[in-house]
Amino acid sequence: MRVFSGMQPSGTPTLGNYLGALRHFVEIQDEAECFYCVVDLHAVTVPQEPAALHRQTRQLSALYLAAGIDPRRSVLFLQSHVPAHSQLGWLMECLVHYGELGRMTQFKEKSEGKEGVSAGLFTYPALMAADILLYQATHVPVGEDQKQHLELTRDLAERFNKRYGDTFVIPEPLIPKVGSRIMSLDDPTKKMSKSSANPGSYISLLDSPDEIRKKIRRAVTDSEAEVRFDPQRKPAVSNLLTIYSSCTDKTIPELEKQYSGVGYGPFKQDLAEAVVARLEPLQERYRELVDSEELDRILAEGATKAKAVAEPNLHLVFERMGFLLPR
Ligand code: AQP
Repeated sequence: MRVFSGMQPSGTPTLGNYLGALRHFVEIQDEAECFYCVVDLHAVTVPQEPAALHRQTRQLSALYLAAGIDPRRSVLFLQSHVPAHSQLGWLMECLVHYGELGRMTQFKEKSEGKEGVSAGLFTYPALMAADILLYQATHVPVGEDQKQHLELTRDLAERFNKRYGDTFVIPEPLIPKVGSRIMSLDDPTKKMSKSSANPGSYISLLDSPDEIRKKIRRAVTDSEAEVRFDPQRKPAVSNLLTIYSSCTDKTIPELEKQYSGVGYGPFKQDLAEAVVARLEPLQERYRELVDSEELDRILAEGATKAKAVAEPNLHLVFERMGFLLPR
C-alpha cells in the first residue's frame, strides 16, 4: 500500500483540513508507505501575497509534523522542490479534456463571480493527477470535496494506460466516514475553508484557546434547543456534533444523550474545551518546529527521497510517450 496526499499552503489549515485529512495521514503511517506533500504550486492558482505564501508554507510543513507525521517513516516535502510534478502536470494537461475540467465543481465554486480567474485554477486537477500518479500511489486519503478530482485522476491514469501501455497504478480514494466534510461555523451549507474571507467561519489549527471559545460561542445553530444529529433539518448542530465527536472518543449518539434537554449553551462550552484540548499539544509542538533548522533539514531530506521515486516514473512516462530521452 502506497499513500500520497497533499495540502495547499493557501491559509492556515483549519479543523476541517485536520479532521477530514491530516489526522488520517497520521494514522495510515502504520500501514503504508506514505508521501505527504505541501502543494505550494496549487496555492498560487489564486493570488498569494509572497510573504504570506512563504510563512504559510513553513506553517503547514510544521503542522504536518506537529500533528504526528513522522519523517523517519513518511516522506514530507514541498511540491516546488520536485520539478517532476510540473513536468508530469503539463503532460496531464495534454491528456485531460477541456470539457472534463469545466465540469469540476470546485472550479465553478472558486471562479464564480470573480474576474481574472487564472488558467492554473482551471487546470489544477491535471497537476493534482500528476502529483498522485508520479508516486504510483495506491491510496489517497482526502476529504469529500476532493472526490471528484480523484475520480478524474483515475480516468486520466486509465486513459494513459490504454493509449501508451500499462504505466500508472489506479489510485483509490480513502474518505473518512466521520469528518469528511466539516462545514463553516457561519453557514452550514458551505464547507469550512482555510481561505475564507471570514475568520469566524473556521477554526484554524493555530487559533488561541480564547479565539476557539469565541468562534464556537458565535457559531450558528437553529431556533430549537435540541442537540440532535439531523444533517437535513439541523445542519449547523449536526456539524458541531461531528466536530465534537471527532475531537473526543464520544460517539454522536452518546453526545445526543449527554446533552438531551440542556440546550446549546453547555453543549457549546464543552465542545470548545474539547477542541482546545485536542489542539493544545499540536500547537505546542508546532511552536518548537516552525522556525527551526530541523524543519529545513526534514524538507530537504524529503525532497531527495521524493525525487528518487518521482524521477524514474517521469522518465518511464516520457519513454512511453515517445520522447527522445537525453543520453
Ligand atoms: N471542510 C472540510 N472538511 C473535511 N475535509 C476538508 N478538506 C478541506 N476542507 C475540508 C480536506 O483537506 C485536505 C487539504 O485540502 P487542500 O489544502 O488541498 O485544499 P482544499 O480542499 O481546497 O481545502 P480548503 O481548506 O478549502 O482550502 P482553500 O480554501 O485554499 O481552497 C483535502 O484532503 C481536503 O479534502
